[in-house]
Amino acid sequence: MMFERRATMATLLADRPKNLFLVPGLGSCTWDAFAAGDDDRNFYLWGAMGGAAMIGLGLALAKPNARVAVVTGDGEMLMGMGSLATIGVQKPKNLSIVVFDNGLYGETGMQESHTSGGVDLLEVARGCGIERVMDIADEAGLKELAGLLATHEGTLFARVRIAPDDPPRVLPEKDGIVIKDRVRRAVEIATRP
Ligand SMILES: Cc1ncc(C[n+]2csc(CCOP(=O)(O)OP(=O)(O)O)c2C)c(N)n1
Ligand SMILES: [Mg+2]
Repeated sequence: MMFERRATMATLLADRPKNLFLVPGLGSCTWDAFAAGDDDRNFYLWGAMGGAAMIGLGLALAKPNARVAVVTGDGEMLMGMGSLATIGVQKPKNLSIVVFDNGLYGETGMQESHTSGGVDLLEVARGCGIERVMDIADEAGLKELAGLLATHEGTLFARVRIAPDDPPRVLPEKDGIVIKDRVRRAVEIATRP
């Protein structure tokens, strides 16, 4: 099954617990996150392609009382594929990586990515030692994933096949310092003992 990206992001965030932080990959996933509702706990990326999973790992390790979900594109994940190896070795208890896999570099004009050419990110994640690896097949699976973002103890990697559409762009705050300060304050509030 192919999922519609905006509805998928909304489902993942529907029952978001107070301590769930989101790192959306640059471009489409950042716009999806903003479209689902602006939130101080979103660390919107406007660049740093390939860095989303590592930023998520850093936050997860620094703040063990926070839960961290990275939601990013296949192109972004391919660029930072080595991060999965580091996550598999570090094994934080509180980190999930979700890839919105449309097989395309959507933002830049729908060029095919290597997931269209046979690269299977689930096998990569398994090979890297990510503890729970999920291929989301239907709405029930997506709801299960949403719950796991809040509760799963350990590392999780999920692939969601996304339909190749390009919904109207809705753009969040662009000032990196504002975004950083905002999320930092939210982390301090959410992880107070
Ligand atoms: C280092 C670097 N290279 C290239 C780009 C241009 N760029 C921005 S988004 C993007 C494609 C992202 O594709 P994907 O992560 O699959 O997201 P989608 O839009 O398909 O959901 C590219 C190539 C960039 N921002 N940074
Ligand atoms: Mg893509």
